[in-house]
Formats: sequence, C-alpha cells, structure tokens
Amino acid sequence: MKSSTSRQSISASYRLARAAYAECGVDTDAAIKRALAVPISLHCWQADDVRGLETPRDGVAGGGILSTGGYPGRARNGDEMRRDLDLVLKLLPGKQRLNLHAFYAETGAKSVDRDAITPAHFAHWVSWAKSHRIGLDFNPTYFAHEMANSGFTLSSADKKVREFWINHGRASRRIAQHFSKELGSPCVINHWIPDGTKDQPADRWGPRSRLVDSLDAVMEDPKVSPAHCIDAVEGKLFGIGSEDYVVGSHEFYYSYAQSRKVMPCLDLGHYHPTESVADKVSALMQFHERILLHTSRPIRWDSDHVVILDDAVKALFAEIARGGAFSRVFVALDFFDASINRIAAYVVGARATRQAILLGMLDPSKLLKAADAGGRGHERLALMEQAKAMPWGAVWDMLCLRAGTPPAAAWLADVANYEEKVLAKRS
Ligand code: RNT
Ligand code: ZN
Repeated sequence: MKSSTSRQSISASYRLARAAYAECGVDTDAAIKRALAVPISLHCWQADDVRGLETPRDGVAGGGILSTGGYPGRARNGDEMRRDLDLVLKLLPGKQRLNLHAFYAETGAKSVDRDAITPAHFAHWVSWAKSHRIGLDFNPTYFAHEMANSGFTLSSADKKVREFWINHGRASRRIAQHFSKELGSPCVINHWIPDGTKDQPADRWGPRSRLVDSLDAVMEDPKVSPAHCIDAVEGKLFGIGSEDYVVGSHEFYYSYAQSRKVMPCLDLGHYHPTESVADKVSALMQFHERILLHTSRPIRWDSDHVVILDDAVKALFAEIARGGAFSRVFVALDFFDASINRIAAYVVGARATRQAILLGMLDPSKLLKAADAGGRGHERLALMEQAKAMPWGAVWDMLCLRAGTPPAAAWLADVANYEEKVLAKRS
C-alpha cells in the first residue's frame, strides 16, 4: 500500500479534517455514518451493455438508449454478471441495492415472453441478493422487443400492443412485490417507456391519453401492495428516434405521479443541458412525498456516461441535504459505457455518487442559511466557495476505511487483477 493510503496517514489527515469541519459546525463522524447509510441502487445493466439475458432478437429497436464501445470483458450471462457484481460490491463503501431490468429474467432453455415472466425467473438474482443481504429494485423492460418497434408501447394505438405491455407491467409489479417479501425490503419499480416520434406528430393527444389509461391498468392490481412495490415513472425531454415528441414528457409524469400517488423519477441526463435538476427537488417535493433519482452524466445529450463528481451531482445532493430530505429520496445509478473496464465504470460512478452524498452531509448548511437569512449574501457566497476548499478527501478516505473498503484509488489494483484473471478470458 502507498504511504498516503496507509491507515496511519489517513487517520492523521482525518484528525485535521475533523477539526477544520468542526469549526464550521459540521460533525464529520456523524456525516460519515449518515453517508454510509444511504442506499444506492446499482443498475445491473452496466455489466452487459444493456443487452439483457433473453435469446438475442434480430432487428429490434433499442428504445433510443445505446451503450457504445468494445472494451473486452462484457458479462455474457447471469452468472458472469453476478460474479462481476460480487467484486463491485467489495469495492464500494456503504449500503447498496441491486436494480434489475425485466429482461434479465433467467428462463433456462425455454423462452418466456415479457408478458409471462414470473418471480421464478429471478430465483438466481434473489438468492444472490440474499447472500449479500441487499435489497432488489426492478424495472419493466418496455424496449428492445418486436412489440416496441413501432416506437410505441403503452401508448400505442394498437390495442394488442398496449395489452402486451400492460401485461408486462403487471407481471413486473408482481415480481417486485415478490422481491420485497423475499428480501424484507420494499422494491422500487421504475417505469420508463421509449414512446415518441422522430418528427412532429399530428396527434400529440391520443398517445398521452392512452398512456394514462395503460399506466392505470398496470398499477391497478389488488394483488400488489404499495407497501411492497413502490412505483416510479420516468420522463425525458427527448431520445434518439423521439427527438420531437416524447409521450411520457416531464409534465406528463409529474402530473401523473401526483394524481396517482406514485413517485416521479428524475434522471440527470433527461433535461435540457442548462436546466438544474437540483433546483427541481424542492419544487417537486412540496407535492410529492418521495422521489427517485437516476444519477447519470449527459455529455451534449442523454449519453449515459459514467457518473463523476461533477457540479450537477454535487448540487443535487447538497439540495437534498439542505432540505433534510434524504429519507424521502431513493438513489439509483443509470449509466452505461462499453468503452472502458465495466467494473471500474461501476466503482467510479457509485463512489462519485456516494461522495456527493457525503459532501451533502458535510455541507455547512447552518452557516450558509444564517448568512442568507441575515441578508449577508456576500458571506453566503464566500462560505460556499470556502466549502469547496475543505479537506473532504480525508473524510472520504476515513469513510472507506470504516466501511472496510479500499480508500482513494487503491481499488484499481483489484480491478486490474480481475481483468487479468477473469475479464480478459471472455470473448
Ligand atoms: C432511459 C432511462 C431509463 C433507462 C434504464 C435502462 O432514457 O434513463 O432509466 O436508462 O431503464
Ligand atoms: Zn434513467
């Protein structure tokens, strides 16, 4: 181990950092504890470039999401995915969950269509989650299927298509409830559909009105309880192939979520690049009890790059901390990059997300708010700038040590070793 990452040197740096933060009224020990306790739901789909485990289909539309790059080592089946995720979990401090998509069903030799999947098809995932003592979240997969090729699923004008996807949504909610019961932890299920058109449609009304009815049909299931299955709906501004018109736009889903008492899901990549997602939190949470967040990184468009500790992510969690809203927020990752080592992609993105959470917990909110309330805007601005220079890296390293995970970038050695022993052997 390098001397900078030895326990002794981290402890020494941490002592200084703790004292510096105490001067701003921030308790770093409490911040570490709280930051470790926030669950982050790891998306399973970085491991295999969002391909899913179904028998490969030819000529199906991908729903406008696309993982680019040809770095070796893509997981090719459920066992390889779980093995990769074993390592990822080892390298991440704090509480995690796993977020599955429906097309990661394992149906053996039999092919089972999306409207017919059952909890049994996720038995391997459930026992894996049990072995790690983590919860599972879920997503119906309303894309990458012949029935989505028209560009419409739940909002399709074709009743047969709608019914197929309604049945898929219903089957997915039963699976979510099963996860919750098996694992003793409510399952967040996020509904995202690719529906929309490349160019101006003559009818923007019909698909939206059908989407309301279809979502209602998916959600109205007396067998599924909201105590087990926590629904979210995710809007976006545009997608590839839905540049002009997205049926499930933000306005649509915020209103749907509010009227049906489900959660809106805010994905950091789903807005105009100059919009602040952080700013939306305090507006939406006046009316929504809970929200789901997808951390992602858009480069020029909704490109789903690996999350880094950028301003958007920091501002988002600072807002949640300042609003005391961590107990009302679910955090999930949503990115996919096939051009770099996929284990490292997970570790970088998940660690950056937790670093932003930690920074939120370390925010000198009391001082900032006092300066604001006292009309001393200059002081608030100066303190906000000063907060950027605080020794938070030492607090992060201590967080890693307390969680029993490698500090700083020391985890890269494990990734290199795994690449050589396991990933390099995959074709
Ligand atoms: C797509 C949405 C959605 C997906 C995943 C795979 O734009 O962000 O969350 O990325 O469901
Ligand atoms: Zn998303």
